[in-house]
Amino acid sequence: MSIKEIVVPDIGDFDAVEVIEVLVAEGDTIQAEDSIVTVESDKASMEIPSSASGKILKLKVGMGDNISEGTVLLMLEVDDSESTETSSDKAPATSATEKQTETTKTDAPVKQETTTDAPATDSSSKTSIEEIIVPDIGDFDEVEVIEVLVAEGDIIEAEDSLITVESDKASMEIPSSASGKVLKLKVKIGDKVSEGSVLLMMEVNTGGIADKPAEEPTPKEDAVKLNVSAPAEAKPSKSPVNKLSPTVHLDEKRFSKAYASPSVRKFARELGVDLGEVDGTSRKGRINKDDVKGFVKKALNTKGSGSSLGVAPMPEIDFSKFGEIETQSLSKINKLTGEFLHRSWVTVPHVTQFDEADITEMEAFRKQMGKEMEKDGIKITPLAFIIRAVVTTLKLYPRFNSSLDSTGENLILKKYFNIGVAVDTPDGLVVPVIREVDQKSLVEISQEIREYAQKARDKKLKPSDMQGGCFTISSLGGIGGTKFTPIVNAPEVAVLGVSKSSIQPLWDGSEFKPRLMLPLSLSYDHRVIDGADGARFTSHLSKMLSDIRRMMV
Ligand code: CAO
Repeated sequence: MSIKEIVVPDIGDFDAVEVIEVLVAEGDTIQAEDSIVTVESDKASMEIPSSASGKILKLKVGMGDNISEGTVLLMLEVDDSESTETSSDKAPATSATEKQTETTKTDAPVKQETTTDAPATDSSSKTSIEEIIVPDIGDFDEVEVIEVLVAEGDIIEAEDSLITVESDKASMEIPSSASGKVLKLKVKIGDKVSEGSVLLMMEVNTGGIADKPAEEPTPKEDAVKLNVSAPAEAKPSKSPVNKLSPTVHLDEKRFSKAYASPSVRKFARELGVDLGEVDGTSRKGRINKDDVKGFVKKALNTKGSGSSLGVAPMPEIDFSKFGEIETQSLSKINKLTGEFLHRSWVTVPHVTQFDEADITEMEAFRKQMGKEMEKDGIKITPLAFIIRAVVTTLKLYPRFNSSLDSTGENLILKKYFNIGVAVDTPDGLVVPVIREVDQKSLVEISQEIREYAQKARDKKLKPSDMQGGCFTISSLGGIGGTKFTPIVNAPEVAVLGVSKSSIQPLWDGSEFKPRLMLPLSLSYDHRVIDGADGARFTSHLSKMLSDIRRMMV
């Protein structure tokens, strides 16, 4: 036995790169070429393999450390009498085809099979050497190789993935166009490839014996991932219920053993997803980005209180022990609204911007109009003016009239202006939508508010009356309050809260004047809207309401 320092080998351009994962623990027995850590530069991530087999005595690096070529990763107890070739207890079995074709040793210990119990090669077998190139990959051009999924000596089949490339928009795996043995790799992590780039040289069987290996070939992912011995199909189905825990620490050991590429691991870490809980749907149960996204979506849709956030559930308390109680079941609307608001609250990063509008003149005009229209049974409340002012402001700041698509990577800007209005009913909160508000007069908007509010309280709203909204207004002005923080009505990205107007002293530069001030609270999705735009939006809105002539411009 001897003790050996395992250092970072030559890793090309990677220098002082951050350790984002430690894939082994003290006490683990590892094989040469097993991955020890994953590092990440600003361009790519890669796993650093061990140069020897043995038992880990001491880890010398941790998450967040910066390492370069030569940095000591760990102290390894090495059995000098045992060669790398024979010490593998983790290596998947080598296929019969590999046994019959393997003549030279490769760097990868899992391929170093020297026994010759395989059937003899058919003498009529013919092979040719072919270049495997990048096929038509659409818009991907000069994209970076972030993973190499095969190693020299591997036997692969047509359509097996060879490399993963990543552009600024997406990543994709490039498949092989033929079956055969990888003789020489022509790309490495960090290289840029386009359609036609040569990926590898392959020995292709052109006749005689079948192309296909007699057994399932050893998984090629050994080149990028250490543990492939337990494919996902062998694992019991995993449920995301109670498992998504962005705030709870991950089970590092289980995470490290999950069968996924570095980029998927990084993605999962960003979302706080424990890969050990995710079922992989790629070849041999490999976990891809979509699997991680699907896991998150399922977890978010999971009913129940805090459980899906990884926080402790509410304890069950017998309140009757402390005094008289009455139990009332929540209405259907209460329950639906509750689920919906809860989802928005936990998935949308909210910011609320407060502002005020001087509506002294607007109110004088409204009251004057009110008197004139009273005889026709028409009533105009401040809300109609606010809706008009909001639409004018939305036109100037179109990001507020948008939604993120389901991937969260694209913004859908709406060219129509449908405004939802929160209505308080005895059964709970509902949000009917007033359509094409930009094409309606103040009187028409006022009439629709009243009709919808009545329908809502009479339980006569149809589902279609509550669909298609772009932006929601929650007006508590008729009730009271100085300010509140409304919850964004996702997938909309902003909601305006309106509180009760009141007379306030306003300094006009020479004296205080009594002015009617309207409190405004704008909550928005900070993924889509920056704080500066939030403030610009409410300032402009305030200006519109303070001088309603501006709405005509
Ligand atoms: N400041 C001062 N007074 C206001 C006001 C404001 N911001 N907004 C309305 N008012 C006045 C109205 O002018 C009216 O007074 P008059 O009868 O003297 O003219 C009175 O308050 C009642 O108005 P209203 O509430 O009936 O009408 P509206 O158009 O303002 O609102 C509706 C309609 C349906 C939005 C409202 O009735 C309602 O349901 N609001 C509650 C919304 C809610 O629950 N939001 C919370 C969601 S988050 O949990």
